[in-house]
Amino acid sequence: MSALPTLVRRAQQVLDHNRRGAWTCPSSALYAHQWLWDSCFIAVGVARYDPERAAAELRALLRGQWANGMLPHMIFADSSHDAGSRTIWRSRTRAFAPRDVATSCITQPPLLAIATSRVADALPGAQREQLLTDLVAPLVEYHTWLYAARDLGSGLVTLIHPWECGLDTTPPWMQELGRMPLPIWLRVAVRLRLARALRALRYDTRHLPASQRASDDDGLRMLVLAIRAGEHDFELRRMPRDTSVLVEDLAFNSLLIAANRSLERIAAEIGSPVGPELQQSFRRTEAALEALWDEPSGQYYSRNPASGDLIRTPALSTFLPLFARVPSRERAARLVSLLRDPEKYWPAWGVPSVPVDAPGFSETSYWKGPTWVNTNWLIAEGLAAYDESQLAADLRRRTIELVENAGFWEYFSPLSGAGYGAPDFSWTAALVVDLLALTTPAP
Ligand code: 2M8
Repeated sequence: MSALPTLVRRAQQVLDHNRRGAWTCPSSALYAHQWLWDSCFIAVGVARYDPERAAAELRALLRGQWANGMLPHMIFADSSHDAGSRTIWRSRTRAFAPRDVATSCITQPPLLAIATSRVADALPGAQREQLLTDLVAPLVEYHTWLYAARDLGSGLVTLIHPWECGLDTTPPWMQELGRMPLPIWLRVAVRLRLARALRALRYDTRHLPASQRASDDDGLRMLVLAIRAGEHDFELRRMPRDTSVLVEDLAFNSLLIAANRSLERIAAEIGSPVGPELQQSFRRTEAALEALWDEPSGQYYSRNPASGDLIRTPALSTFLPLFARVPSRERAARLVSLLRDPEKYWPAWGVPSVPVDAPGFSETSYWKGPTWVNTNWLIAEGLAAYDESQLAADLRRRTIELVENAGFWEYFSPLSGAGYGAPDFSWTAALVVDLLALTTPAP
Protein backbone atom coordinates (compact mmCIF):
# COMPACT_ATOMS: atom_id res chain seq x y z
CA MET A 1 0.00 0.00 0.00
CA SER A 2 2.84 2.37 0.78
CA ALA A 3 3.97 2.24 -2.86
CA LEU A 4 0.71 3.78 -4.10
CA PRO A 5 1.30 7.42 -3.15
CA THR A 6 4.76 7.13 -4.71
CA LEU A 7 3.24 6.00 -7.98
CA VAL A 8 0.84 8.97 -7.92
CA ARG A 9 3.75 11.31 -7.26
CA ARG A 10 5.75 9.83 -10.13
CA ALA A 11 2.71 10.11 -12.42
CA GLN A 12 2.34 13.77 -11.51
CA GLN A 13 6.01 14.33 -12.29
CA VAL A 14 5.54 12.82 -15.76
CA LEU A 15 2.54 15.08 -16.36
CA ASP A 16 4.45 18.14 -15.14
CA HIS A 17 7.40 17.28 -17.38
CA ASN A 18 5.09 17.07 -20.41
CA ARG A 19 3.16 20.23 -19.52
CA ARG A 20 3.27 23.03 -22.08
CA GLY A 21 1.42 25.86 -20.35
CA ALA A 22 -2.32 25.14 -20.47
CA TRP A 23 -1.99 21.76 -22.20
CA THR A 24 0.10 18.62 -21.97
CA CYS A 25 1.90 16.85 -24.82
CA PRO A 26 1.67 13.04 -24.96
CA SER A 27 5.42 12.53 -24.43
CA SER A 28 8.28 15.04 -24.45
CA ALA A 29 10.44 12.40 -26.14
CA LEU A 30 8.23 11.77 -29.16
CA TYR A 31 4.98 13.72 -29.39
CA ALA A 32 5.41 17.50 -29.16
CA HIS A 33 1.89 18.65 -30.03
CA GLN A 34 -1.56 18.58 -28.43
CA TRP A 35 -3.70 15.57 -29.41
CA LEU A 36 -7.46 15.46 -29.01
CA TRP A 37 -8.12 12.19 -27.22
CA ASP A 38 -4.82 12.29 -25.34
CA SER A 39 -5.86 15.57 -23.72
CA CYS A 40 -9.23 14.06 -22.77
CA PHE A 41 -7.60 11.09 -21.02
CA ILE A 42 -5.07 13.42 -19.44
CA ALA A 43 -7.85 15.67 -18.08
CA VAL A 44 -9.69 12.70 -16.56
CA GLY A 45 -6.61 11.79 -14.50
CA VAL A 46 -5.44 15.31 -13.70
CA ALA A 47 -8.97 16.12 -12.44
CA ARG A 48 -8.25 13.78 -9.52
CA TYR A 49 -5.69 16.19 -8.06
CA ASP A 50 -5.89 19.51 -9.96
CA PRO A 51 -9.32 20.00 -11.55
CA GLU A 52 -8.55 23.56 -12.65
CA ARG A 53 -5.56 22.36 -14.67
CA ALA A 54 -7.75 19.61 -16.11
CA ALA A 55 -10.35 22.19 -17.18
CA ALA A 56 -7.62 24.29 -18.82
CA GLU A 57 -6.40 21.19 -20.70
CA LEU A 58 -9.87 20.78 -22.22
CA ARG A 59 -10.36 24.47 -22.95
CA ALA A 60 -7.02 24.44 -24.82
CA LEU A 61 -8.53 21.97 -27.29
CA LEU A 62 -11.03 24.62 -28.35
CA ARG A 63 -8.15 26.71 -29.77
CA GLY A 64 -8.13 24.29 -32.67
CA GLN A 65 -11.85 24.05 -33.36
CA TRP A 66 -12.77 24.76 -36.96
CA ALA A 67 -15.58 27.14 -37.95
CA ASN A 68 -17.56 24.13 -39.24
CA GLY A 69 -17.41 22.57 -35.75
CA MET A 70 -14.68 19.97 -36.33
CA LEU A 71 -12.22 19.35 -33.51
CA PRO A 72 -8.89 18.43 -35.12
CA HIS A 73 -6.90 15.47 -33.87
CA MET A 74 -3.75 17.59 -33.48
CA ILE A 75 -2.98 21.20 -32.64
CA PHE A 76 0.63 21.90 -33.52
CA ALA A 77 3.06 23.39 -31.06
CA ASP A 78 4.69 26.52 -32.47
CA SER A 79 8.29 25.64 -31.90
CA SER A 80 8.75 22.07 -32.87
CA HIS A 81 11.44 20.16 -34.66
CA ASP A 82 8.75 17.96 -36.18
CA ALA A 83 7.69 20.37 -38.95
CA GLY A 84 6.99 17.44 -41.33
CA SER A 85 3.67 16.45 -39.85
CA ARG A 86 2.35 20.03 -39.98
CA THR A 87 3.06 20.34 -43.72
CA ILE A 88 0.92 17.30 -44.56
CA TRP A 89 -2.12 19.33 -43.56
CA ARG A 90 -1.45 23.01 -44.39
CA SER A 91 -4.51 23.82 -42.31
CA ARG A 92 -4.23 27.57 -42.80
CA THR A 93 -5.08 27.08 -46.47
CA ARG A 94 -8.41 25.43 -45.57
CA ALA A 95 -11.58 27.52 -45.45
CA PHE A 96 -12.82 26.55 -41.98
CA ALA A 97 -9.53 26.15 -40.09
CA PRO A 98 -8.43 28.65 -37.43
CA ARG A 99 -5.86 31.19 -38.55
CA ASP A 100 -3.86 31.56 -35.34
CA VAL A 101 -2.94 27.90 -34.77
CA ALA A 102 -1.94 25.14 -37.19
CA THR A 103 -3.98 21.95 -36.87
CA SER A 104 -4.45 18.61 -38.56
CA CYS A 105 -7.54 18.38 -40.78
CA ILE A 106 -9.09 15.18 -39.43
CA THR A 107 -10.57 14.32 -36.05
CA GLN A 108 -10.04 11.66 -33.35
CA PRO A 109 -12.31 9.75 -30.93
CA PRO A 110 -14.86 12.23 -29.55
CA LEU A 111 -14.15 11.94 -25.85
CA LEU A 112 -14.43 15.64 -25.07
CA ALA A 113 -17.99 15.56 -23.67
CA ILE A 114 -17.08 12.58 -21.46
CA ALA A 115 -13.93 14.27 -20.14
CA THR A 116 -15.85 17.53 -19.61
CA SER A 117 -18.38 15.72 -17.40
CA ARG A 118 -15.66 14.05 -15.36
CA VAL A 119 -13.69 17.26 -14.87
CA ALA A 120 -16.87 19.19 -13.98
CA ASP A 121 -17.64 16.59 -11.29
CA ALA A 122 -14.33 17.45 -9.63
CA LEU A 123 -14.85 21.24 -9.70
CA PRO A 124 -16.63 23.32 -7.04
CA GLY A 125 -20.14 24.61 -7.95
CA ALA A 126 -19.48 27.93 -9.69
CA GLN A 127 -16.49 26.65 -11.65
CA ARG A 128 -18.43 23.57 -12.65
CA GLU A 129 -21.21 25.69 -14.06
CA GLN A 130 -18.72 27.93 -15.85
CA LEU A 131 -16.97 25.00 -17.51
CA LEU A 132 -20.21 23.39 -18.66
CA THR A 133 -21.57 26.73 -19.89
CA ASP A 134 -18.40 27.48 -21.83
CA LEU A 135 -18.08 24.03 -23.40
CA VAL A 136 -21.65 23.18 -24.28
CA ALA A 137 -21.87 25.23 -27.51
CA PRO A 138 -18.52 24.01 -28.92
CA LEU A 139 -19.52 20.45 -28.04
CA VAL A 140 -22.90 20.75 -29.74
CA GLU A 141 -21.15 22.20 -32.80
CA TYR A 142 -18.67 19.31 -32.82
CA HIS A 143 -21.29 16.58 -32.54
CA THR A 144 -23.45 18.36 -35.14
CA TRP A 145 -20.47 18.38 -37.51
CA LEU A 146 -19.83 14.66 -36.92
CA TYR A 147 -23.35 13.86 -38.11
CA ALA A 148 -23.58 16.46 -40.88
CA ALA A 149 -20.19 15.72 -42.39
CA ARG A 150 -19.65 12.05 -41.58
CA ASP A 151 -22.94 10.17 -41.31
CA LEU A 152 -23.63 8.86 -44.81
CA GLY A 153 -27.10 7.77 -43.76
CA SER A 154 -26.46 4.65 -41.68
CA GLY A 155 -26.49 6.44 -38.33
CA LEU A 156 -22.78 5.65 -37.87
CA VAL A 157 -19.93 8.08 -38.37
CA THR A 158 -17.51 7.21 -41.18
CA LEU A 159 -13.79 7.83 -40.71
CA ILE A 160 -11.53 8.81 -43.59
CA HIS A 161 -8.11 7.92 -42.13
CA PRO A 162 -6.77 5.40 -39.58
CA TRP A 163 -5.32 8.28 -37.53
CA GLU A 164 -8.92 9.26 -36.76
CA CYS A 165 -9.67 6.03 -34.91
CA GLY A 166 -6.79 6.47 -32.46
CA LEU A 167 -5.81 2.78 -32.75
CA ASP A 168 -3.74 3.76 -35.78
CA THR A 169 -2.25 0.47 -37.01
CA THR A 170 -5.04 -1.77 -35.78
CA PRO A 171 -5.34 -4.75 -38.20
CA PRO A 172 -8.89 -4.04 -39.50
CA TRP A 173 -7.73 -0.61 -40.69
CA MET A 174 -4.39 -1.89 -42.06
CA GLN A 175 -6.30 -4.54 -43.98
CA GLU A 176 -8.50 -1.88 -45.62
CA LEU A 177 -5.48 0.34 -46.20
CA GLY A 178 -3.68 -2.57 -47.87
CA ARG A 179 -6.47 -2.74 -50.46
CA MET A 180 -6.17 0.93 -51.36
CA PRO A 181 -5.20 1.30 -55.02
CA LEU A 182 -1.76 2.84 -55.16
CA PRO A 183 -0.32 5.40 -57.54
CA ILE A 184 2.30 3.87 -59.83
CA TRP A 185 5.24 5.50 -58.05
CA LEU A 186 4.09 3.97 -54.80
CA ARG A 187 3.59 0.53 -56.31
CA VAL A 188 7.14 0.65 -57.54
CA ALA A 189 8.37 1.91 -54.17
CA VAL A 190 6.62 -0.92 -52.35
CA ARG A 191 7.83 -3.56 -54.78
CA LEU A 192 11.41 -2.39 -54.57
CA ARG A 193 11.12 -1.94 -50.80
CA LEU A 194 12.03 1.71 -51.33
CA ALA A 195 9.67 2.73 -48.57
CA ARG A 196 12.45 1.78 -46.24
CA ALA A 197 14.64 4.49 -47.70
CA LEU A 198 12.06 7.04 -46.59
CA ARG A 199 12.54 5.95 -43.00
CA ALA A 200 15.12 8.68 -42.57
CA LEU A 201 12.30 11.21 -42.97
CA ARG A 202 10.19 9.66 -40.23
CA TYR A 203 10.36 11.23 -36.84
CA ASP A 204 9.21 8.21 -34.80
CA THR A 205 11.73 5.71 -36.16
CA ARG A 206 14.56 8.13 -35.48
CA HIS A 207 13.75 7.67 -31.79
CA LEU A 208 12.33 4.15 -31.55
CA PRO A 209 13.08 0.75 -33.13
CA ALA A 210 11.17 0.46 -36.42
CA SER A 211 9.69 -2.88 -35.28
CA GLN A 212 7.66 -1.02 -32.64
CA ARG A 213 6.01 1.39 -35.07
CA ALA A 214 3.87 1.36 -38.22
CA SER A 215 5.66 -0.58 -40.96
CA ASP A 216 7.31 1.48 -43.71
CA ASP A 217 4.68 0.43 -46.25
CA ASP A 218 1.75 1.14 -43.92
CA GLY A 219 3.34 4.48 -42.97
CA LEU A 220 3.70 5.44 -46.62
CA ARG A 221 0.13 4.40 -47.40
CA MET A 222 -1.14 6.49 -44.47
CA LEU A 223 0.78 9.45 -45.79
CA VAL A 224 -0.60 8.98 -49.31
CA LEU A 225 -4.10 8.69 -47.88
CA ALA A 226 -3.75 11.97 -45.98
CA ILE A 227 -2.43 13.75 -49.08
CA ARG A 228 -5.25 12.35 -51.22
CA ALA A 229 -7.88 13.38 -48.67
CA GLY A 230 -6.36 16.87 -48.70
CA GLU A 231 -7.01 17.11 -52.43
CA HIS A 232 -10.70 16.98 -51.52
CA ASP A 233 -10.38 19.28 -48.52
CA PHE A 234 -10.85 16.27 -46.19
CA GLU A 235 -14.56 16.31 -46.98
CA LEU A 236 -15.95 12.79 -47.00
CA ARG A 237 -18.72 13.58 -49.46
CA ARG A 238 -16.22 14.91 -52.00
CA MET A 239 -13.80 12.02 -51.72
CA PRO A 240 -13.79 9.45 -54.54
CA ARG A 241 -14.95 6.08 -53.25
CA ASP A 242 -12.47 4.05 -55.33
CA THR A 243 -9.25 5.61 -54.03
CA SER A 244 -10.33 6.44 -50.46
CA VAL A 245 -10.26 4.22 -47.39
CA LEU A 246 -13.51 4.67 -45.49
CA VAL A 247 -14.53 2.81 -42.34
CA GLU A 248 -17.55 2.94 -40.04
CA ASP A 249 -15.25 2.48 -37.12
CA LEU A 250 -16.42 0.45 -34.16
CA ALA A 251 -14.23 2.09 -31.51
CA PHE A 252 -15.06 5.62 -32.63
CA ASN A 253 -18.81 5.03 -32.80
CA SER A 254 -18.87 3.27 -29.42
CA LEU A 255 -17.12 6.22 -27.79
CA LEU A 256 -19.41 8.61 -29.68
CA ILE A 257 -22.48 6.98 -28.13
CA ALA A 258 -21.09 7.45 -24.62
CA ALA A 259 -20.08 11.03 -25.48
CA ASN A 260 -23.53 11.81 -26.90
CA ARG A 261 -25.06 10.80 -23.56
CA SER A 262 -22.58 12.97 -21.65
CA LEU A 263 -23.42 15.89 -23.92
CA GLU A 264 -27.16 15.42 -23.39
CA ARG A 265 -26.64 15.52 -19.62
CA ILE A 266 -24.40 18.59 -19.78
CA ALA A 267 -26.86 20.46 -22.02
CA ALA A 268 -29.82 19.57 -19.82
CA GLU A 269 -27.96 20.66 -16.67
CA ILE A 270 -27.28 24.13 -17.99
CA GLY A 271 -30.82 24.51 -19.28
CA SER A 272 -30.29 24.38 -23.05
CA PRO A 273 -31.12 20.81 -24.03
CA VAL A 274 -29.77 19.30 -27.23
CA GLY A 275 -32.18 19.94 -30.15
CA PRO A 276 -34.52 17.20 -31.43
CA GLU A 277 -32.65 16.61 -34.68
CA LEU A 278 -29.36 15.91 -32.94
CA GLN A 279 -31.12 13.79 -30.34
CA GLN A 280 -32.60 11.73 -33.13
CA SER A 281 -29.12 11.19 -34.60
CA PHE A 282 -27.90 10.08 -31.17
CA ARG A 283 -30.64 7.43 -30.90
CA ARG A 284 -29.96 6.22 -34.46
CA THR A 285 -26.29 5.62 -33.66
CA GLU A 286 -27.20 3.48 -30.66
CA ALA A 287 -29.47 1.32 -32.84
CA ALA A 288 -26.99 1.25 -35.74
CA LEU A 289 -24.14 -0.03 -33.58
CA GLU A 290 -26.00 -3.29 -33.09
CA ALA A 291 -25.74 -3.90 -36.85
CA LEU A 292 -21.97 -4.29 -36.30
CA TRP A 293 -22.55 -7.46 -34.25
CA ASP A 294 -21.62 -10.76 -35.88
CA GLU A 295 -23.64 -13.55 -34.32
CA PRO A 296 -21.50 -16.55 -35.39
CA SER A 297 -18.27 -15.17 -33.89
CA GLY A 298 -19.98 -13.31 -31.03
CA GLN A 299 -18.05 -10.12 -31.74
CA TYR A 300 -18.53 -6.59 -33.00
CA TYR A 301 -16.56 -5.35 -36.01
CA SER A 302 -16.04 -2.16 -37.97
CA ARG A 303 -17.77 -1.96 -41.36
CA ASN A 304 -16.85 -0.87 -44.85
CA PRO A 305 -19.60 1.64 -45.78
CA ALA A 306 -19.15 1.14 -49.53
CA SER A 307 -19.64 -2.64 -49.54
CA GLY A 308 -21.70 -2.84 -46.35
CA ASP A 309 -19.43 -5.72 -45.24
CA LEU A 310 -18.19 -6.16 -41.70
CA ILE A 311 -14.40 -6.16 -41.49
CA ARG A 312 -14.10 -9.47 -39.65
CA THR A 313 -10.57 -9.02 -38.39
CA PRO A 314 -10.38 -9.32 -34.62
CA ALA A 315 -9.20 -6.40 -32.49
CA LEU A 316 -9.89 -5.10 -29.00
CA SER A 317 -12.42 -2.56 -30.27
CA THR A 318 -14.92 -5.44 -30.03
CA PHE A 319 -15.11 -4.68 -26.28
CA LEU A 320 -15.79 -0.94 -26.59
CA PRO A 321 -19.56 -1.25 -27.13
CA LEU A 322 -19.57 -2.22 -23.42
CA PHE A 323 -18.31 1.29 -22.63
CA ALA A 324 -21.25 2.60 -24.69
CA ARG A 325 -23.61 0.31 -22.70
CA VAL A 326 -25.22 -0.85 -25.89
CA PRO A 327 -25.00 -4.69 -25.91
CA SER A 328 -27.76 -6.83 -24.44
CA ARG A 329 -26.84 -8.94 -21.38
CA GLU A 330 -26.47 -11.98 -23.65
CA ARG A 331 -24.08 -10.24 -26.03
CA ALA A 332 -22.13 -8.76 -23.13
CA ALA A 333 -21.75 -12.25 -21.63
CA ARG A 334 -20.27 -13.55 -24.90
CA LEU A 335 -17.84 -10.62 -24.98
CA VAL A 336 -16.83 -11.28 -21.38
CA SER A 337 -16.05 -14.93 -22.07
CA LEU A 338 -14.00 -13.89 -25.11
CA LEU A 339 -12.15 -11.38 -22.94
CA ARG A 340 -11.34 -14.02 -20.31
CA ASP A 341 -9.80 -16.44 -22.80
CA PRO A 342 -6.05 -16.62 -21.97
CA GLU A 343 -5.30 -17.79 -25.53
CA LYS A 344 -6.80 -14.57 -26.89
CA TYR A 345 -7.39 -11.48 -24.75
CA TRP A 346 -6.34 -12.48 -21.22
CA PRO A 347 -2.63 -13.32 -21.22
CA ALA A 348 -0.51 -12.37 -18.19
CA TRP A 349 -0.96 -8.65 -18.87
CA GLY A 350 -4.25 -7.90 -20.64
CA VAL A 351 -5.88 -6.62 -22.68
CA PRO A 352 -3.81 -6.96 -25.89
CA SER A 353 -4.82 -4.77 -28.80
CA VAL A 354 -5.05 -7.91 -30.94
CA PRO A 355 -5.77 -11.45 -29.65
CA VAL A 356 -2.51 -13.25 -28.94
CA ASP A 357 -3.44 -16.14 -31.25
CA ALA A 358 -4.13 -13.82 -34.25
CA PRO A 359 -1.79 -14.35 -37.23
CA GLY A 360 -0.22 -10.86 -37.19
CA PHE A 361 0.02 -10.53 -33.39
CA SER A 362 3.23 -8.84 -32.24
CA GLU A 363 3.79 -8.14 -28.55
CA THR A 364 5.87 -5.02 -29.25
CA SER A 365 4.27 -3.49 -32.32
CA TYR A 366 2.14 -0.44 -31.56
CA TRP A 367 -1.59 -1.24 -32.06
CA LYS A 368 -0.91 -4.75 -33.39
CA GLY A 369 -0.58 -6.58 -30.08
CA PRO A 370 0.62 -4.49 -27.11
CA THR A 371 -1.65 -3.62 -24.22
CA TRP A 372 -2.43 0.07 -23.67
CA VAL A 373 -3.50 1.81 -20.48
CA ASN A 374 -6.22 3.89 -22.16
CA THR A 375 -8.00 0.92 -23.71
CA ASN A 376 -7.72 -1.07 -20.46
CA TRP A 377 -9.29 1.92 -18.71
CA LEU A 378 -12.17 2.03 -21.21
CA ILE A 379 -12.75 -1.74 -21.06
CA ALA A 380 -12.72 -1.74 -17.24
CA GLU A 381 -15.35 1.04 -17.23
CA GLY A 382 -17.45 -1.03 -19.62
CA LEU A 383 -17.13 -4.17 -17.48
CA ALA A 384 -18.12 -2.24 -14.36
CA ALA A 385 -21.23 -0.97 -16.18
CA TYR A 386 -22.25 -4.59 -16.79
CA ASP A 387 -21.83 -5.66 -13.13
CA GLU A 388 -18.55 -7.41 -13.92
CA SER A 389 -16.95 -5.51 -11.06
CA GLN A 390 -14.56 -8.33 -10.12
CA LEU A 391 -13.17 -8.53 -13.62
CA ALA A 392 -13.04 -4.73 -13.88
CA ALA A 393 -11.13 -4.56 -10.58
CA ASP A 394 -8.75 -7.29 -11.75
CA LEU A 395 -8.04 -5.45 -15.02
CA ARG A 396 -7.51 -2.18 -13.17
CA ARG A 397 -5.15 -3.82 -10.66
CA ARG A 398 -3.12 -5.53 -13.40
CA THR A 399 -2.86 -2.26 -15.32
CA ILE A 400 -1.57 -0.41 -12.26
CA GLU A 401 0.94 -3.21 -11.57
CA LEU A 402 2.11 -3.11 -15.17
CA VAL A 403 3.02 0.55 -14.85
CA GLU A 404 4.39 0.16 -11.33
CA ASN A 405 6.78 -2.56 -12.54
CA ALA A 406 7.81 -1.18 -15.94
CA GLY A 407 7.27 2.60 -15.84
CA PHE A 408 5.02 5.05 -17.68
CA TRP A 409 5.48 3.65 -21.18
CA GLU A 410 3.25 4.29 -24.17
CA TYR A 411 2.40 0.56 -24.46
CA PHE A 412 3.44 -2.78 -22.98
CA SER A 413 3.93 -6.39 -23.98
CA PRO A 414 0.85 -8.29 -22.83
CA LEU A 415 3.06 -11.37 -22.45
CA SER A 416 6.05 -10.07 -20.46
CA GLY A 417 4.80 -6.72 -19.13
CA ALA A 418 7.86 -4.91 -20.58
CA GLY A 419 7.29 -1.30 -21.69
CA TYR A 420 7.70 -0.04 -25.28
CA GLY A 421 7.14 3.04 -27.43
CA ALA A 422 7.53 6.50 -25.95
CA PRO A 423 8.72 6.80 -22.32
CA ASP A 424 6.95 8.99 -19.75
CA PHE A 425 3.70 8.90 -21.66
CA SER A 426 1.03 11.29 -20.43
CA TRP A 427 -2.19 9.26 -20.68
CA THR A 428 -0.46 6.30 -19.03
CA ALA A 429 0.41 8.57 -16.09
CA ALA A 430 -2.96 10.33 -15.91
CA LEU A 431 -5.08 7.21 -16.16
CA VAL A 432 -2.99 5.42 -13.54
CA VAL A 433 -3.88 8.26 -11.17
CA ASP A 434 -7.55 7.66 -12.00
CA LEU A 435 -7.23 3.88 -11.70
CA LEU A 436 -5.58 4.24 -8.31
CA ALA A 437 -8.41 6.48 -7.13
CA LEU A 438 -10.94 3.90 -8.36
CA THR A 439 -9.25 0.95 -6.70
CA THR A 440 -8.10 2.51 -3.42
CA PRO A 441 -10.83 2.90 -0.79
CA ALA A 442 -11.15 6.51 0.41
CA PRO A 443 -9.50 6.99 3.84
C1 2M8 B 1 -0.53 7.87 -32.14
O1 2M8 B 1 -0.91 8.54 -33.33
C2 2M8 B 1 -0.10 9.56 -33.93
C3 2M8 B 1 -0.88 10.13 -35.11
O2 2M8 B 1 -2.05 10.72 -34.66
C4 2M8 B 1 1.23 9.06 -34.42
O3 2M8 B 1 1.37 7.86 -34.70
O4 2M8 B 1 2.13 9.90 -34.56
C5 2M8 B 1 -1.77 7.07 -31.68
O5 2M8 B 1 -1.43 6.17 -30.66
C6 2M8 B 1 -2.87 8.02 -31.24
O6 2M8 B 1 -3.94 7.31 -30.68
C7 2M8 B 1 -2.35 9.03 -30.22
O7 2M8 B 1 -3.35 9.97 -29.96
C8 2M8 B 1 -1.09 9.74 -30.70
C9 2M8 B 1 -0.44 10.61 -29.62
O8 2M8 B 1 -0.30 9.89 -28.43
O9 2M8 B 1 -0.11 8.79 -31.13
